[in-house]
Amino acid sequence: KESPAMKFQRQHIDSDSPPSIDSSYCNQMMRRRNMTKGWCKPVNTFVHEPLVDVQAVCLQGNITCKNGQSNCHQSSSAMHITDCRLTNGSKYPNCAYRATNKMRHIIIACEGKPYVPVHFDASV
Ligand code: DGP
Ligand code: DGP
Repeated sequence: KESPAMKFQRQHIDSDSPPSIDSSYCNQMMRRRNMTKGWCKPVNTFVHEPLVDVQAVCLQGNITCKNGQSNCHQSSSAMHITDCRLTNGSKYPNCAYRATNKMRHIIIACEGKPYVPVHFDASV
C-alpha cells in the first residue's frame, strides 16, 4: 500500500522538469500522477526542486497548518513550483487545468519517524 510519504511524492514532487511550464503540463501531470481518477482534484502544487531539499523543509520554520494541526513547516528559501488549478468549465472525466509557475516559500505538513512530508498546505 502507498504510504503517506509516497503519496506526497507522487502528488507534489517533480524535480526533473524545467522551471518554466505550459498549460499542457498540468493536464498531463494531473492525469499521470493519478489525481484525475474518480474526480478532478481541484488544486495541486508540484515542486521542482530536489526531493532532499523538500524533505529538509520538515526541519525548517514550524507553523500551524490550515486545519489547525501544529505540524506544518515553511521553507526558508523560495522554491520553483507549478500551481495546477481546475478550469471553471472543466467537467469530470475531462479534467482541464491552468498552470502557473511561481517562486514561493512552500508550507508542508510532516509526520512520522523519519519525519517526512505528507501534505502540501500552501505557498507564500
Ligand atoms: P486559493 O488560492 O485562494 O484558490 O486557495 C487554494 C488553496 O489551496 C490555498 O490555500 C493553497 C492550497 N493548495 C495549493 N496547492 C495545494 C495542494 O497541492 N494540496 C492542497 N491540499 N492544497 C493546496
Ligand atoms: P495534499 O493535501 O494535496 O498534499 O494531499 C495529502 C493528504 O493529506 C490528503 O489526503 C489530505 C491530507 N491532509 C490535509 N491536511 C493535513 C494535515 O494537516 N496533516 C496531514 N498529515 N495530512 C493532511
